[in-house]
Amino acid sequence: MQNQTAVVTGATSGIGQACAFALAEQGVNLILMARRAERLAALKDELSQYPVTVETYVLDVRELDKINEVFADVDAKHKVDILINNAGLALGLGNIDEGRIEQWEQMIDTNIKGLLYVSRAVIPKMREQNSGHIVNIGSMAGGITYPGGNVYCASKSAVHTLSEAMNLDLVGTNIRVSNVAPGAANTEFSKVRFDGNETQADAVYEGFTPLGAEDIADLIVYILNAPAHVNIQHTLVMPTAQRSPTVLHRD
Ligand code: NDP
Ligand code: 8X3
Repeated sequence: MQNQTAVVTGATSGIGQACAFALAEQGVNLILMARRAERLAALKDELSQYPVTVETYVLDVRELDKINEVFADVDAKHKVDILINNAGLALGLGNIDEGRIEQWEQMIDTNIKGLLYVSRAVIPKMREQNSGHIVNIGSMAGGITYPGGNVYCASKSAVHTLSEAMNLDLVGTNIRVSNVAPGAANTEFSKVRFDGNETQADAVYEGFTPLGAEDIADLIVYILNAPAHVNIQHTLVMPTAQRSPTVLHRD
């Protein structure tokens, strides 16, 4: 992977940020994207310890025009070898009949449409160069629905389906597509889901050892480092204490 270039969306926290460090350790040049400019700047600073180039773009993956503008610039300067479609979120946890429509819209616009917009901007160039690796961050929630997860679970199910679809569409090319589906990982995910309520967020990870963002980044590095003829299409990874979204052993 050394000297390759990776785009990571949602790089300012959690899994995306851990991927940035893990890829930098592998000698991969980075193009990092997210909405929070100060965090991107701080991250770029921290990554200066690695002998790789780091470019940042303030980008909301829901904004198609901005995506096209950003990728016109990226394409003029770089050959993208790796795309990590990581930007995503859950908002709320509750029955569908009480769901907040603006939260549904944001999850669908980010987790599904944002992933599609970014992929649409990147894949044509990968097809032209006949190489590339796309890693879509799905979720165990994309395969196993849990109570109150409704729209989030559906959005991650769409990520799983779109990963399969990308693999089908790219047959005959050297482009690989991997869907990575984690279980409970202790990031800012639950804080975002519960609108900044730390008590509620912390309770999600109490009494067991959850995955860390670094665990997912390690797995992604493994997937990316597989020989060119090996395409790891789907991986489901959970903490040892968790066997499904709802079957979880707490001490
Ligand atoms: P974090 O909340 O820690 O990180 C989410 C990242 O996504 C942030 O960097 C955030 O940056 C970015 N983001 C959110 N919305 C947008 C947007 N509209 N445009 C661009 N970037 C955006 O959570 P995780 O690291 O846990 O989440 C990363 C991915 O992993 C998500 O897709 C999530 O669904 C998935 N996942 C998480 C699991 C977990 O248990 N933590 C398990 C399974 C899957 P900023 O706010 O700066 O834009
Ligand atoms: C994120 C983790 O527990 O909501 O996908 O499925 S969970």
